Amino acid sequence: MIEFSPWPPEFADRYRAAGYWIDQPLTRILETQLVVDPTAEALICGDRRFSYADLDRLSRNLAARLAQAGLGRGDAALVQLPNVAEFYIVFFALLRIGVAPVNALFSHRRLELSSYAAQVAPRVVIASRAHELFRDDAFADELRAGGVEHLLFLGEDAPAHSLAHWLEPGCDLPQDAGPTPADQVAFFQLSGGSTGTPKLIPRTHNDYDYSIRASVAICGVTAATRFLCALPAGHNFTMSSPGVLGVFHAGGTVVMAPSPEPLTCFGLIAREGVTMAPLVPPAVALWLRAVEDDPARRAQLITLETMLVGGANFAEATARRVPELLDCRLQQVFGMAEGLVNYTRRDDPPGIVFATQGRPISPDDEIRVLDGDGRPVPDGTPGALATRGPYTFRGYYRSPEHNAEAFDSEGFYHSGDVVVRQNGYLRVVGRIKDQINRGGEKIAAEEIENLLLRHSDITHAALVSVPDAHLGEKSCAFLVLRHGAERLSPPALRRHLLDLGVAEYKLPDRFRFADALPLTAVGKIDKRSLRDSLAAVNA
Ligand code: OOB
Repeated sequence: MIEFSPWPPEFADRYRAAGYWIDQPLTRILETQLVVDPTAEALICGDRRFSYADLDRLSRNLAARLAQAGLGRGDAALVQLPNVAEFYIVFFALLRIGVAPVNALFSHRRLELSSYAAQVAPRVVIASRAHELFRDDAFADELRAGGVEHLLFLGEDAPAHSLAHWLEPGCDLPQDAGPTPADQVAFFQLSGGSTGTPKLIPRTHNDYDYSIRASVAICGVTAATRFLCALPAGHNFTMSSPGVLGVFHAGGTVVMAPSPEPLTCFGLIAREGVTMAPLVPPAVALWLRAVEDDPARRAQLITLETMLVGGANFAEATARRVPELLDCRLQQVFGMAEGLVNYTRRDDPPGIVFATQGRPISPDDEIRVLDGDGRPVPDGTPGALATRGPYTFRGYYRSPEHNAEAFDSEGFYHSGDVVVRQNGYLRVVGRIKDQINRGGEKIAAEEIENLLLRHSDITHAALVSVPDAHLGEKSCAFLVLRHGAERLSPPALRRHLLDLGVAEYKLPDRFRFADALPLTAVGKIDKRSLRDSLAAVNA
């Protein structure tokens, strides 16, 4: 079984007694619909339409073949698929036989995938030939040399490695195959991170299933919901807040979109009668602009009832324009792959919906807002968020040192966000973790700094955020060069990072050179003063 930090028994008992943990595997989501209405439309992807029976059959076919290949409980998989139906078919297939997937983002490259592979030692990798890394077999061979036994590809011709072929009926699911116990790891979420290596978050069936069921109730998801999946399919927001899994739980329909680009999405909304769409703030801005540019486009959005917005700071002024221009309800979502999710409620007054990021899902989500010494601050005062609860994890995968920093002695996870609490509602007002939130995409400063320092001409590096009108934040790298080194051009610096295999969204947007980096009283790089120096230049 995959190791993880369990909840202490007294907490587990309490979460079961309260009905949060129901000791069922996540695969029960599909099984329920098979009983309720197997013919209902579950998933639309381009011209392809899948009923719940189709999802069940295809995921069973793949599960059976993987089981026959010797995979089962306790194994891990590395999956990198774009927003296609196969993402969820593969997810359920793996869970059916107890294999825990890591769902890498499609924008991840060699560095991220290698790091995940090194951490979980996957026996199977499922990816797409359309991804740059898998156009030829060089990286696949590297993965094989590292112990990966099976590689399956979307868009592959050779049957042995073709995902399409593995989805065809072949053999029966062995009697003894099945999901991991519900109190064990079902899959891994990805941490946005603030450290040198991307961290993994083990999620159990019990904790994740609760967050899904509760989110469905809070967001009013029903069998009539038609949900647009335009953000990356594996992100926690897209999966479970209330997400694709929430829609499957309620028996609704998911419409896959390749990206949140407004004109494509508007077309899909009109064609498929989409009622609910989750978006990050920069995508909302694009949708608003598209309607402003051509008000006739509003006609395409008449079925849209609810827009969920989260992942990054959302300006109140923009929030107010959502119902005005798009004629739909807004729900703000402040969540994290580690667990805790907050929503504004459907019946909250406008002042709450537009100006806060909501309140926790569960009455048993414990929230502390703390000052610099770890003491609770009064309501209305900004402080660091710490939380524990029935679906907030208790430790990153195999990261004892980082866990010692991220958790306190009572098991509260310190998220690195600065929030203000008022009447139970939270507003996100800042951040203490060393991360850049680039329109919802998270960049761990330390990871990029370490990669920059691998350049022989760079002696010091610091990555900080710069305010950006569209993305909220962009990144700027401050560099000190070796004495006598020639100044490096931004393209050369980006090339250096790309050659190391990092995802493009993590590339610094700007570079600044300095003779030395300012230090704080305790000798750490003074990032605040670096950010201030940029603000002064921009002013
Ligand atoms: C979501 O999850 P992650 O893991 O990519 O990022 C979590 C972090 C939070 O700690 C916070 O710093 C930021 O993203 N964040 C927000 C926010 N929602 C997330 N900051 C300001 N306002 C918001 N509404 O981003 C995520 C997971 C589930 C649901 C929604 C978002």
